[in-house]
Amino acid sequence: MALPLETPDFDLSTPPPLTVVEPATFRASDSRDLAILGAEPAFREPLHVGRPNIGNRAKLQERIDAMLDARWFSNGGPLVREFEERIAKHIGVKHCIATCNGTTALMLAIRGLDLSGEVIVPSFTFVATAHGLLWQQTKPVFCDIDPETHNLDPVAVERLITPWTTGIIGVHLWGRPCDVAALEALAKKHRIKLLFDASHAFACTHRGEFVGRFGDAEVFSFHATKFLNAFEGGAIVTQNDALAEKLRLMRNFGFTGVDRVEHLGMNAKMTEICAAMGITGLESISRFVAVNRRNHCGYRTLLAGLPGLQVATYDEAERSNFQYVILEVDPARCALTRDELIHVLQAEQVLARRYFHPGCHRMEPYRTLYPASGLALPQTERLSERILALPTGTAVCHEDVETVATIIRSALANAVAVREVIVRRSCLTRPSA
Ligand code: T4K
Repeated sequence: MALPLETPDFDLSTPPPLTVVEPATFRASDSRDLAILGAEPAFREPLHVGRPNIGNRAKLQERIDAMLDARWFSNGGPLVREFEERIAKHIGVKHCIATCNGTTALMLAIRGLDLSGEVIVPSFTFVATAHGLLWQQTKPVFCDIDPETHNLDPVAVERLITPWTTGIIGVHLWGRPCDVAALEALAKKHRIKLLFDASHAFACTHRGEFVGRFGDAEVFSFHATKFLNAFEGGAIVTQNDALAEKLRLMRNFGFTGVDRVEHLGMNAKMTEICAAMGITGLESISRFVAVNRRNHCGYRTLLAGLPGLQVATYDEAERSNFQYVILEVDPARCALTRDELIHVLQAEQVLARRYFHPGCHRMEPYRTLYPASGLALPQTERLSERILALPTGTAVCHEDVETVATIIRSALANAVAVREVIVRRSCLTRPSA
C-alpha cells in the first residue's frame, strides 16, 4: 500500500490520512524460533525505538545549499524565523521562540516565568523536566500520575500545593494531553504559573485545539528522536507578548542591539541547519502521522487478547502523532514480566526501551535529595515497572511490526523455557535498556 505523497505543508483542515491503516493486512503468529532460546536473531541490525523521521531530502539539501550560499548559519537567520512562523501558525499561537534543544527551552521558560521555590512536576517523565527546575535552584516536587492517562493527577497536585509553590509543570506524556482544564483551574485558584512540557505532543490536539495553546507557555522538543526533529531543537510557544519578548532576549545573551545588553541571557539559539531540517520535516508530518498510526494500529491488532498486555491508546476524537507505542505489562496476568520481555526482544536486536524507568525520583540527584518521595508516588512506581516502548516511526515498516509482535507472542507461548534461560543467565541483574 503506497503512502500518501509529501504534503506541501501541514494542512490543518485535512484530517490525517487513514488509508494506510489496514490492520487486516497485518499477520502475526505464535510460533517463531526465539534468539533467547538459541535461534538466529530476527533482525540483523538493531531495530531502534527513536529512529529519526526524515522529510524530503532534496528539499532539505536545497535549503542547506541556500544557507551555505548565504553564509548565514545562526543568530536569528531566515530559516529560524521561518520555522518559528510556521510552528506558531500551525498551532495557532502568537509566539514561537525556537531554541537549540527542548531542555534549554524548559530552562528558559522556567526562568522566564519566574518559577522559584517549589514547582509540582511528575516523576514519570524524561529526566530533563526535573533537571530544568533544579538547574534554576527550584525544587521539583514530584507528583503522582493517573494510572490510565499516565499524566499528572490533578487531585494529587492540589494536595502538594504549599505557600512555596510557584507553579505546575504538566507533561503531555506520549503525546496524550494532560487534564488541561483541571490544571488551569488549579493554577488560577492558587495564583501560580502553569507550564506544559509538550516535548511528545507536537501536532496533537486537546478538545480540538493544538497542544501549544495551553497554560502560560508550552515547550516542545525537536530532538532527533522526536516525531518532528530539527536534528536537535526545541521551542517555547506562548500567547503572552511580554514573556515572549523576555524569552527572545534570554535566548540571545540579553542583546537588544549591537553592543547593547538589557537582560541576563544565555546562548539558547537554534541554528539555521537545524531550522532547515525542522521546516523540511514539518512539510511531511502528514506522512509521519500516517506511518506511526499504521504501526500503532498494527501492534494493537497483533497484540490484542494477550493476557496482561495492553497497548496504550490515543483518543480517536483528537489528532495524535502516534509517536510512541507504549506496552503495559501486568506482571500478575502476563506470562512474562516487562523486564523478561525486554531481554527476549534485545536478543532479537529489538531495542525496546523502559521509558521512563525508574522515574526521576529514583535518579540522582533527586534520589539523594528527596529519599522518601517514592512513598507518595505509588502509581509512578507501579507504572515504571510495567511500561515498554516498542520501535515505531518511519524507519519501521509493517513487516517489522509483525515480526516484533510475533516475537512477543512466541515468547509468551514459551514463557517457561524463556524464563528458565533468563534466570540461568542471571540476565535480570544486568539489564542494558
Ligand atoms: N521533556 C521530555 C518529556 C522529553 O521526552 C525530552 C526528551 C525532553 C524534555 C528534553 O528534550 P531535548 O533536550 O532532548 O530536546 C531520548 C532523547 O535523547 C530525548 O530527547 C527524549 N526526550 C527521550 C525520550 O529519548 P534516550 O536517552 O532514550 O536517547 P538515546 O540516545 O538512547 O536514543 C534513543 C533511541 O533512538 C536509541 O535506540 C537510538 C535511536 N537514535 C537516536 C539518535 C539520537 C537514532 O536512531 N538516531 C539518532 O540520531 O533519550
